[in-house]
Amino acid sequence: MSDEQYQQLDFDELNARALSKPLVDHVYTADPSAHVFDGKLYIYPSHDIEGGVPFNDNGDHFCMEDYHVYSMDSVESKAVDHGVALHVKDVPWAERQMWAPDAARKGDKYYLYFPAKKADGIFQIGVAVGDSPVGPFVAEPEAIAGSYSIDPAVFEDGDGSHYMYFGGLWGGQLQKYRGNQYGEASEEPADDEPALGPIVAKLSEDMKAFAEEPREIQILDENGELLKAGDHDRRYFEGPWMHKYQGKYYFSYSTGDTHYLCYATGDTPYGPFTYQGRILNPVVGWTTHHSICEFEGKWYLFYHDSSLSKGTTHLRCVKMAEIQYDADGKIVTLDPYPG
Ligand code: FUB
Repeated sequence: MSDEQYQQLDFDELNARALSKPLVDHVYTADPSAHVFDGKLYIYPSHDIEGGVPFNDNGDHFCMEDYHVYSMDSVESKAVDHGVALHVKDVPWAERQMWAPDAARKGDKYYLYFPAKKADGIFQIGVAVGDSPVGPFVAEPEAIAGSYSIDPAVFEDGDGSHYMYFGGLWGGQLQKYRGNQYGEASEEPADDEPALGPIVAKLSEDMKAFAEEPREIQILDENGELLKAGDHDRRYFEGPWMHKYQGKYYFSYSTGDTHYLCYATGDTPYGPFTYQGRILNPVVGWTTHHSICEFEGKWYLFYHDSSLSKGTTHLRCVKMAEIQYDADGKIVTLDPYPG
């Protein structure tokens, strides 16, 4: 649906049956990456603003400039806004479009990972370091060497290693890369060819660099074949996330133009991952982006929709809902507006 069609919806009726209310309603927020540090829940979202840029498939209307971090003492408590944690003007290499971030902790330091466009219009991923989970964060002078595209998600495995998952199609520029090299002429593969996969790289001990060449992740269908580029209901588009449940690696993501949050499971942080199903059906607004986090013994999905702005795609609000796994470890699909 277009923004105009979303705006025709009866939002009182929709909000009445929504799975969740917005966690933040004094500003627009999106792309929530949630983590628990020392028993407290922290949310690292994008901070949506109205920049007056018309909608296009390149996502130029997502013209965010800074990040705020939010914390919650319990699932019932209000999300506390800790103010500006990092602004694009304080990132030497970045010019614009501070898109979906993530955070990690190692030792007594906190690391904020974020994509932004450089002056040449190419996305890279940077890191900023702080002493507190809510910042402020000080950006490294350069983007992470060898990084590209958008949507970093950093996963800490049980052995203390950290892995960054990243990549997004269309405005996220992933289709321009093959073998980690940018090619102006590169585009998405034909429908009957294997889809482009998300990218993963282990992080260095200091959390500020890749410890290895980034590699493409394989997402397989039920027959062990790579998902095809034309399989828009299942192929990777953007918004990666990794969590571990009962010893299995759950790689989840957005299908972009079909608006599903899906997941695939595997036995290592590198995959391959086998497609399993949907986590969340489409929300109001074009984008869907999430994280999954265990808090106080329950598992939660953090996601967004555009209900707070009554259907404006680039003015979103973060939400959360409990997820359930069945006896086989399958995630039960959620409907954002049941009934
Ligand atoms: O928020 C800007 C972009 O929209 C994110 O990077 C994508 O994942 C989508 O949510």
